[in-house]
Amino acid sequence: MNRFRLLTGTLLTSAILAGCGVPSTVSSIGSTPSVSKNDFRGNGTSRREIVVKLTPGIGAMSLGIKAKRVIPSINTMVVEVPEGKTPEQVMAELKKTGRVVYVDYVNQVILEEAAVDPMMKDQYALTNTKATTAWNTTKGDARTIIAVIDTGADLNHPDLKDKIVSSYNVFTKTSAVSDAHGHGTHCAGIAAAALNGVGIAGIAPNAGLMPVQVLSAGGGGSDATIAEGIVWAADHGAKVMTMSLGLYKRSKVIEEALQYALDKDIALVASAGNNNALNDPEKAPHLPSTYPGVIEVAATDNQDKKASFSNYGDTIAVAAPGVDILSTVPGNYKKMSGTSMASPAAAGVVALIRSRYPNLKQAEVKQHLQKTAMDLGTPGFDQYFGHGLVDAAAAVK
Ligand SMILES: [Ca+2]
Repeated sequence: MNRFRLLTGTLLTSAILAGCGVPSTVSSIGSTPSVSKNDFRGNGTSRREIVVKLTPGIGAMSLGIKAKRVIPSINTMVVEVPEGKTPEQVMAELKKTGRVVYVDYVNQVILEEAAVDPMMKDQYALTNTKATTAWNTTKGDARTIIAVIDTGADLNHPDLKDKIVSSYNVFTKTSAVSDAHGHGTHCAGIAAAALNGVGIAGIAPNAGLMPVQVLSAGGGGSDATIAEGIVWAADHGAKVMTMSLGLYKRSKVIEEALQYALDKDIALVASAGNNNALNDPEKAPHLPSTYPGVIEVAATDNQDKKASFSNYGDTIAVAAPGVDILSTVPGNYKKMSGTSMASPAAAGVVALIRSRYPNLKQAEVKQHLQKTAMDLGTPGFDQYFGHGLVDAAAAVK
């Protein structure tokens, strides 16, 4: 702050920069304004510039600042934030001089056109789940982190790379995750691929992603590796988990891990399985999906009919699209089918709910998802669709 005092009155050219008597157009002085994404911080404020309105008669240079752009008619200027300082520091220093009418952030403005990624026309799931309508209310937020408990993910995929908040590989116990299989990358894209003008869009395109690699390149793993991944995600900020995998028997270690995550208020979503078989928590268990508290997801097709392969039963919570689903795979895109695709779609809707209603606890989130679902099949709950097809628009209304 002393710096400003030291410079007081040393330069006289400042009057013109403060807007006294210059033409009433925008004058551009020197460097370019904040335009690119890198110019702005996560909260939308410029890291490089602030807006300053000086007290009439006070010159910019007298405060040790240099205007780079001036709007003379409103006596306002844009000032570069010096290297090594934050906008907050510069604004605080200027306020302290008592010679400014106001100081403020330069904020990012975006065009309000409806963003459409080129492959969205092939994503019937976005239409059938009314995700695109829900986006008028929320696209999710980066703090709502979806853990994808799977084969890993392509962390450099153009539709995923900016979405990944953390990752973990239970085999190496490091953040180095890859996806030689493709399944995990596909699930991650369904839940939260970016709405970025490229490729596809996920159901919750602004939600954060946390790929957790619990299965090997061949898709192999165990209840112990899965449990380890669930616990890691629960301990590292996941708000939602999607688990497109299954074990047709009880497992102490998975059940303990699931309960641990539920107790940490994480909404758990899991695929019902692809055997067109009856799931029953006692007689025909399927973990994680039939564990109490987990949102078990059955699969539908583009006509909202039951997918031929989808398991069913009294534990089905909801249905979501799972036939011919276009999503990301390492370095590319392709269609895949399975309740594996339905679980991340439902998880995307859960992430939208948790972004919109952050105070709901995981059990309330499950209830809300079920209550807002579109009834299918026989009226009311049934074993094939549960409470119905997930409805993102109704869920965030
Ligand atoms: Ca995209």
